Amino acid sequence: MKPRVLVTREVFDEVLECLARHFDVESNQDDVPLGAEELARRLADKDGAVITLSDRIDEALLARCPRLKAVCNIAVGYNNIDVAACRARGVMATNTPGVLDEATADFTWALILATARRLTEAEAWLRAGRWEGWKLKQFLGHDVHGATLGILGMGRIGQAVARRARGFDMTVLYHNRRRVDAAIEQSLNARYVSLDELLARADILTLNVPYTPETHHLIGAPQLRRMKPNAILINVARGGVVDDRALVEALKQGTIAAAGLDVYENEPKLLPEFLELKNVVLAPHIASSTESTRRRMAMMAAENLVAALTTGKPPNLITG
Ligand code: 8YV
Repeated sequence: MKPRVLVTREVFDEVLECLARHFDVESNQDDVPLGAEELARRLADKDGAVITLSDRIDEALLARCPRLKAVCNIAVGYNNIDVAACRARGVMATNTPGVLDEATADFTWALILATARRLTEAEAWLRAGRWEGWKLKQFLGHDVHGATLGILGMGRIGQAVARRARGFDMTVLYHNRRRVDAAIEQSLNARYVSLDELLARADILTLNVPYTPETHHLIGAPQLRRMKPNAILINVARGGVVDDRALVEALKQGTIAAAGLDVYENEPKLLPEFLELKNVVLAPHIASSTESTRRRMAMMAAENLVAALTTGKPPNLITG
């Protein structure tokens, strides 16, 4: 009998075809997120699963799924998975590193430019029929070229963001748990500084760190107060890295100038105040969402599951 697997959300046809060559596949192509109860019920008799960030894999769930051997996330971030609980129960967990770096960096820049140049605010105003003619002081924004870019988290995605800064003649500063190799710093023309200095000097601060207990509310009220009043904050990392309530206050009070956000605490239920604020550009967690990138991410998760259940050695193991 073939191993049984669950695909928890809608995926591309080739992903299901790949899985069907090896497994009995049950899939949720209706794409309605499965609640904790439904997920546990459907995983109870499965050997493995392709999952997404909307599926929480924790001890309570694992206790109800005795056959489960592998959970393969369609995401590089894996804060939806309790890695220690998986390890303790011998469940392999995997992610999708590398394939989404460039798309996510592209989108970081989409947010930087849209936020600095007030693009979505201006478009909403124009669509509302309010444009009566050109004015010298209309929608004055912030220069991106020549500005100081601060990158918090200089992993693969942070580095891809830094590479794109060259064309904008920016000063690039970064902070990371560990300083990156001198050769990488040199090629990116990026200088390592303390978090305090990064906050104080960045005109544009982008967050590219994973969400862990250490990065929870890494940017809260005290950090926002250290930033410049003309600064722009960009978050394509995870909700929870930023204290959203503190950010709303900072945007209201002018503690910082603006923010461009792709991720939120408790998404998709973002704080209603964000919707009222003009100085924030809001996206629905789409930084990696290009056709080719999402196909590669989903296929990578499927390949991880095939390897996990056939060889026990998936390439992108995070529970090793
Ligand atoms: C995914 C992401 O789209 O990879 C990540 O960590 O945040 C996004 O690229 C999302 O997590 C889907 O599960």
